[in-house]
Amino acid sequence: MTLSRLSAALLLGASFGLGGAALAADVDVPGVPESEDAIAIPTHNWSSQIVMSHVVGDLFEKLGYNVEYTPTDSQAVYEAIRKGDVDLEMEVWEGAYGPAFEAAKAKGGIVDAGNHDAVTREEWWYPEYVKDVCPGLPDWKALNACAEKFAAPETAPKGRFLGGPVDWLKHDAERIEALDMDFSVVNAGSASALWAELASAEKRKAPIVLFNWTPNFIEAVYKGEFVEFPAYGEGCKTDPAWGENKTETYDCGNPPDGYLKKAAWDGMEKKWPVAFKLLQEISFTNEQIAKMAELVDVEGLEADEAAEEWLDQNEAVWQPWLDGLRS
Ligand code: TMO
Repeated sequence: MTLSRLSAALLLGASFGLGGAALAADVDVPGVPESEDAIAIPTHNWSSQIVMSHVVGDLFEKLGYNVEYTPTDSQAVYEAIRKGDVDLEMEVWEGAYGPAFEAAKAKGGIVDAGNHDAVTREEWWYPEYVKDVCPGLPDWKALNACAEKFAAPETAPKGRFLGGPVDWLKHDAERIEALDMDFSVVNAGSASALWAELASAEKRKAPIVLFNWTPNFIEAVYKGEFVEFPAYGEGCKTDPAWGENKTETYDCGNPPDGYLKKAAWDGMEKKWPVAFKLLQEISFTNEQIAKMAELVDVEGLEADEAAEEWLDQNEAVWQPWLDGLRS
C-alpha cells in the first residue's frame, strides 16, 4: 500500500471505526479500483459455484474492489450478463450451459474469459453396489434392461431417474425419449435433496440412478460410476439426423471431458480492467473445485466461511495471480 493510501485508510479507520472496504486493500495496484461500483457476482444452487464465487469476490476485495453477490437462475444468468445486470460467471459447465453460453455470446454482450484447468463431466450416476443388481453396467442398455428395479411409486413400472433442479436443464426427458428408455425423470428440488436421497439409498443398498457431476465432493465420499450413453458428438443436441435416432436430438451422453469456463459482461474489461485481467488469470483444478464443494457439503461450512478457509489453505495458488497484476 502506498503511503497516501495507507494514511487515507487510517484516517477513515479513525473516523468510522473500521476502514471502508474499498480502501482496505491488502494488495495495492495503482489505479485500482477503477470504479467504486460493486462487481455483481451471480451465485447458483450448487456448492462449488457458490464457494468459488466467494473466493473470487474475496480476491477482488483484497485488491480494493467492492463486490456484491446476486442469487441468479443458472440458465437465465447468460442473458443477465449480456444486459450487465451481473458481471461474470465463474462456472460455465459445458454439459449443462455450453448451448446457453454460446447462444448468448452470438447475440453479443458476453465474452469468454478463459477455461479453468478442470475437466468436467455431468451425467447419470449410480453407487457401486448397483452393479450387482444390474449386470452389464455402466452401459446404458444394461441400465435400461433393469429399469423396473429403479421404479418408485410415481414412476412404476418405469424406473425413476432422479434429476437435479429444473434450472440445471439437462434434457433428460428428451434423452429418455430419443433412446426409447423405460425411465421417467423426477427432479429433486435442490442439490441437498439429491445427496439426501443418495445417502438414504446407500444405507438400504437400494437401487438408485441420479444426476451427478465431477468435480464434486461425491468422489471423496462414495464409490460409483457414470452411465455410458452413446458417445457425445457435435450435432447430437441440435441435429435430429445425428446418432442412432434419426428423428430426435439428445440421443447421446454429455461430453465426458467437458470444459469449465469463466464468462464476463463485455463492459467489464473497460470498467474494471484489473479485475477482468485477474478473472482471465484464474484457473482452478478438479481437486481444488472438489475441495470447495467438500467444505460445504461434508464439513458443513457456510459458503463464505468455506471461501475463507479455502483461501487460507491455498495462498500459494492465488498469491501469484495477485502479484502478477502489479506488472
Ligand atoms: C451444473 N452442475 C454442476 C450442477 O451440473
